[in-house]
Amino acid sequence: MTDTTGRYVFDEDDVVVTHEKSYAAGIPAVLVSLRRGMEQMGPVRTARTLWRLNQREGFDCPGCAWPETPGHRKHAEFCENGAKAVAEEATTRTVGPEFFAAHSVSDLLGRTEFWLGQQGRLTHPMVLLPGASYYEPIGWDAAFALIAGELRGLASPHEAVFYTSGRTSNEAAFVYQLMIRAFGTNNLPDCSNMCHESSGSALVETIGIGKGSVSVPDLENADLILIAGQNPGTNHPRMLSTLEKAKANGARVIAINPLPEAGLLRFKDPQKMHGVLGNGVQIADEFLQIRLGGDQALFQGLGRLLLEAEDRNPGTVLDREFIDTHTAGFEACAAHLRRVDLDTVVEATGLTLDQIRATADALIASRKTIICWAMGLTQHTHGVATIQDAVNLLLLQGMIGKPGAGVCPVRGHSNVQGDRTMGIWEKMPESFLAALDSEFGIVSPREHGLDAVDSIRAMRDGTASVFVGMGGNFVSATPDTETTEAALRGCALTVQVSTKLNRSHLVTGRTGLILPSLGRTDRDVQSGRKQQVSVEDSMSMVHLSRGSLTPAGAHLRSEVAIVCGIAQALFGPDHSVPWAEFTADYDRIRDSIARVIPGFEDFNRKVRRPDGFGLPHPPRDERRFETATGKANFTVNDLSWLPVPEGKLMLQTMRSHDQYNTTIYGLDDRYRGVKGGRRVLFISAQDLESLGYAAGDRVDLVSEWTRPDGTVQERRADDFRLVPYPTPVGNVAAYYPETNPLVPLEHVAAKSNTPVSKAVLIRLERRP
Ligand SMILES: Nc1nc2c(c(=O)[nH]1)N[C@H]1C(S)=C(S)[C@@H](COP(=O)(O)OP(=O)(O)OC[C@H]3O[C@@H](n4cnc5c(=O)[nH]c(N)nc54)[C@H](O)[C@@H]3O)O[C@H]1N2
Ligand SMILES: Nc1nc2c(c(=O)[nH]1)N[C@H]1C(S)=C(S)[C@@H](COP(=O)(O)OP(=O)(O)OC[C@H]3O[C@@H](n4cnc5c(=O)[nH]c(N)nc54)[C@H](O)[C@@H]3O)O[C@H]1N2
Ligand SMILES: [Mo]
Repeated sequence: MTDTTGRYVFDEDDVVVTHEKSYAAGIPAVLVSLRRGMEQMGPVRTARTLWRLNQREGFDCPGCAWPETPGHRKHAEFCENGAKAVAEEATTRTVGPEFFAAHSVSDLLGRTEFWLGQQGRLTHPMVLLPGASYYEPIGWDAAFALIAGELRGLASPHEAVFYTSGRTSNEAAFVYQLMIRAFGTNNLPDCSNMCHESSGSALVETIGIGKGSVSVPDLENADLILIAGQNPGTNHPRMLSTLEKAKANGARVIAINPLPEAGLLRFKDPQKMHGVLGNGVQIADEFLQIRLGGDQALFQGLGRLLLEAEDRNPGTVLDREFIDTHTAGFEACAAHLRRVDLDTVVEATGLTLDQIRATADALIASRKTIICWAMGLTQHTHGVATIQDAVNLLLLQGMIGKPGAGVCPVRGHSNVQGDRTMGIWEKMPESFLAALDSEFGIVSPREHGLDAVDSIRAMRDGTASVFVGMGGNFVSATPDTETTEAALRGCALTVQVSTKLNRSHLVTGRTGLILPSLGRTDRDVQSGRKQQVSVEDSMSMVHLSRGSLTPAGAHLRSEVAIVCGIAQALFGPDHSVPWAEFTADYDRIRDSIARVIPGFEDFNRKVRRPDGFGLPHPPRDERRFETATGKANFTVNDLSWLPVPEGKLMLQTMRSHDQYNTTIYGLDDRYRGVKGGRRVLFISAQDLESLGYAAGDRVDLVSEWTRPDGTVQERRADDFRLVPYPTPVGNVAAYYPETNPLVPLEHVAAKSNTPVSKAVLIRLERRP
């Protein structure tokens, strides 16, 4: 199994596993980004796109939501994975009517997501008629009329659900939610429901706003940065440059993760010669290899240690003035934290008491602490509670609303935060709905709508029968693939507004529609004038994005034009919303946004500033907390963690270095040492041995979900290769979306209803 260099070479050499890497980026990253660009776009388009990525005059990177450093949007501020995201979108390969004539839907259903995505950009509106095996072309007007007819025929507007993925621009998101509310429903599930919903739920309750409170300069000037449940080397590579600067300024970084992710250990900045050639910078000073789901226990244990240190040396640890002036609930929280049992914390986290004490000491020594997190915290049953316990820690030391300190949920999709701000949410507050109504003379429904999980239930149960997806890949991104597919197949109509082919185009209602849209990199011309759109990054900065490439085909329309086209067909020519004017000039949309959403006053002027503008954030700006108590709230959260029963394993589903969510760029995961395959299960050497397997063995994964009535429901994902890896005993890892069939629809986080994708109880079955 192992050759002389220590590589695992599996017998059929479909998957090759070398040792995991101890550094991220560097020369390989530069080479990979250029190679992917050349393959997809050729040399000229590669140079043009990479040059304009994240430039003041360019387009916003469709990769992650990490912000640009203000004033430093320099040329070629791209990362390997940003470049891959661009190559994927700006590809010159196309999927048009001839492609669909040559491939039946059942033929395409037999292909992988990787194959589907590699076919190129969608170029024509296509329809799959009832009973048909092949998609055929349809005109835009006929497509809009079809959708409008189906929507008008519903017994209630609540029988339609309107999904949004997080790439949609502010302008498109705003007109989309406007159309949906004018139609009469708040059924606005979005990718955020599966992503940072737990962060939003936790932060709104504790600090009064569901967004992060720090900026890039805050990170650069922090004393201490905790990075929990996040793999920035792959998913937010530009964050590493910020962390490198923070380190140069003296910050200490503690990584909290079950896996020793390469980017957190060492980073070679491809923007700098010393980074490309040298040994790179060690990012994490400390690596806490925590067990899956152990973070809440860690945060509570740290809280107890802070309180005890304050008892020993009163006035040196807690920020009493902040606590007295700005918070509520301290006494109850402190009493709860004092009762935390440190033995339980050790067991839950898999860390030693020394490691936990050293982390408490680091917190005590720090005057400016930031906690960053992503999916490793949010996608757990106790995700909201975990984040609230992280907030408790920060509140104890007054770490919110001062430079260099705060909460930093690191967002995923490049405009997922902006979409929320624009009203993509199933439960927008009354103030927003009232402003929307008065701007447009409509009556928005007030009852809350369906989120992603509840939308699947509604389609499954037949109470929703029209699905519209504004981007994304609903079928593959959601849990419980079999249930979700059946739910969509039960619909009368499914509509996908998309740039690239994916599985959601193949699992359709009685009628299926594909509407091809422009992406971030494409030139968008309406009524003879070049249009620009805006986006909001993870740190509440709003700026313009202008595509410049020739679109993949003459039939593509912008998301704004598609939404306004559907709306005109749905509402007729005399509607109170000026849909035609909105399509013709996006400044008109921004003028309305300016009147509806606080912080966007004078939008059209402010957004044209070179670095855009920042949105207000009361806790960050003025230590003002718009919560029920008018203060920042300490919370008391029951402790949860994830013991693993004998013979079973706890599975986290995560991203490889070569994918963007359900879009697969390639079959390698360079930093984890995997080449040429994705059906692998990372498992500790100890579990491998105790369960009686060897490296490279083939297994089926069987998830075991205990229903409320005590019966056990099984779900399967077949044929994975076992890869020995430094993951905690009892904890294993595999890639999403291949493992989504294992995630039970009913297994969701308390309060946020986010699918629990980081804690799936499984057992292995040897393949015959
Ligand atoms: N290139 C690229 N960039 C992306 C994406 C992509 O797919 N590709 N996706 C985008 C999106 S939508 C998002 S939301 C973000 C996702 O960014 P991440 O959240 O970094 O993505 P995941 O791969 O889900 O990684 C989760 C990390 O959390 C760790 N983890 C898992 N469970 C636990 C736990 O219980 N405790 C702790 N402490 N750690 C845990 C895992 O080991 C892993 O390092 O990235 C965005 N950027
Ligand atoms: N098991 C498991 N499941 C998960 C996760 C996990 O960690 N584990 N992560 C969850 C998370 S964090 C998220 S955010 C979701 C992601 O869920 P989604 O956002 O639904 O999925 P994506 O794969 O990002 O969507 C890709 C598709 O979007 C379309 N697209 C790309 N750009 C554009 C554009 O500019 N306009 C339009 N109209 N379409 C475009 C393309 O057709 C492409 O095929 O998945 C969630 N699912
Ligand atoms: Mo996400």
